[in-house]
Amino acid sequence: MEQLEKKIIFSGIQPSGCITLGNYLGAIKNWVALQDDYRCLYSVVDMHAITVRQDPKQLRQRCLEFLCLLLACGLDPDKNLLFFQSHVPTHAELAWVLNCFTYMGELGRMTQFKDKSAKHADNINVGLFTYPALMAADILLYQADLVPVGGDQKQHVELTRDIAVRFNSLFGETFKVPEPYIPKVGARIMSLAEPTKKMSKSDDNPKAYISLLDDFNVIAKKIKSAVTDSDGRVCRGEGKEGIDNLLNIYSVTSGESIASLEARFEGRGYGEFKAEVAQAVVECIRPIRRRFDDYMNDKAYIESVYKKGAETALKISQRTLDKVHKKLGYVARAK
Ligand code: ATP
Ligand code: LTN
Repeated sequence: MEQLEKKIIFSGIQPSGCITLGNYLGAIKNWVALQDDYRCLYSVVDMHAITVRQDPKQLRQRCLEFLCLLLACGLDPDKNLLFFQSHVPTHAELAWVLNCFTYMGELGRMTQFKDKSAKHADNINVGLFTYPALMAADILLYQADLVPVGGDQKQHVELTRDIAVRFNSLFGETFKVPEPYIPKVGARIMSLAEPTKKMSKSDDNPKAYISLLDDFNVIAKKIKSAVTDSDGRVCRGEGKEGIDNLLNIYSVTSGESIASLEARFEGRGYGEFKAEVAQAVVECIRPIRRRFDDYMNDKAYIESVYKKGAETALKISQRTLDKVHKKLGYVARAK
């Protein structure tokens, strides 16, 4: 039987902070669900990470932890290409070109730039500003059809589309114009401390997020101290963002519907509810943790995964970069 060409998926995760339950439920879990039906590439985007100051030793350790966590969450390296962004030089090369086709005004409107420059007012560097051009390069190099991300990244994918359309209309069909792919459930796991804000791995308050690497008793404590309300009923409703978030977390980690949870907890207090949420979260994370420890102890295997990932990614992306260089009018390299 003729095999239909699989669509291409690209996404990236920044090795900043530690992977949270939000990253897992909002992004990685969906990536795992896509691996049989699409050709998927996922990169630990270490080049993006240095747009804010990083401690070199910590960054190196975190990059390895992130890769091991992606594997532990269920991404199969035989089905997905997994690599470190800095190992594939075409990303930096195409980013330069795209910088020349992106306007200052467009970059100045990016919410992430505004947020991060407010947070790091002492280090508003040029890389932080041009970050979306590098992200566009990541995506366009692989002619990706879909980019699975949480809602916060939609604006960057839209800018990527604008840049691709601009380049194509100047030089003829060069890039596939990608679509964002945003999950309906679990797309936004909220902060435990301020449930109107998204759970973020670089939050200064560690009580705001659950890390996949937190001790299990720490997870239980964080959920116990999660901000709720004084109403006392386990259900959704106005001003009940904290309970809403916990219901959402419980539902995605256990598979039980929110309606069924609401019915089961009628007349019971927040204490009992939170204890069960904690239990469900721990049971969801426990197998991931066991596999994570095994991968972290198998350096040779991990190296083979990221070596093969980078080699294949380079081969695919070089084709796009060569096409771009030719269209721009660069003299072809002598063979
Ligand atoms: P940072 O706080 O350092 O900006 P982050 O927690 O937002 O990091 P990213 O590396 O920017 O994480 O994102 C990785 C993926 O996880 C992206 O697809 C992003 O949309 C998704 N994601 C991040 N936070 C959440 C959340 N709270 N709920 C659902 N998805 C999320
Ligand atoms: N900007 C993204 C990370 C990222 C990305 C990408 C996501 C970098 N390059 C390419 C999708 C596709 C973030 O902050 N989550």
